[in-house]
Amino acid sequence: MIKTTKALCASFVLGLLLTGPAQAEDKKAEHHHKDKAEQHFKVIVNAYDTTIPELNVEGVTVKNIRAFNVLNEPETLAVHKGTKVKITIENKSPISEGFSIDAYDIKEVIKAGESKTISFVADKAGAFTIWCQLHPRNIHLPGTLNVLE
Ligand SMILES: [Cu+2]
Repeated sequence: MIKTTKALCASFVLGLLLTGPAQAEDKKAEHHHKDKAEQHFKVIVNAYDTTIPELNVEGVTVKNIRAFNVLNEPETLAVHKGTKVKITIENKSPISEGFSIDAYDIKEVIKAGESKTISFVADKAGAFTIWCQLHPRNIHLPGTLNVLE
């Protein structure tokens, strides 16, 4: 679990590095893909009972608390730039969960037991963290949206 999280963090940092210079589009190469490609994913947000060794919330540190961890499954979604992406998010956590992808201005809230479908065109290349904006980041394993050139 810890190794996975580190790998995801590394890809997030890489994503940040890539977003700056990756703005210039190769319009000729991408053009014929843009209207056709469409991909539909299903992401399940699930909660697992776990022990968190240390949690810092607004400056207060709490140790060894029982809590739950929240995971996006699958953790990684990969598409080519220009793809129309449709994501159905199913929340199996016992509480409302957030679903955010900052670079695409996505910030959704899905109530416990409910589903929501979002769609957007993946027009920015890079690795983007999928995270929950409602809860402290360290009780979640983030997901990643990889948009390949
Ligand atoms: Cu959450």
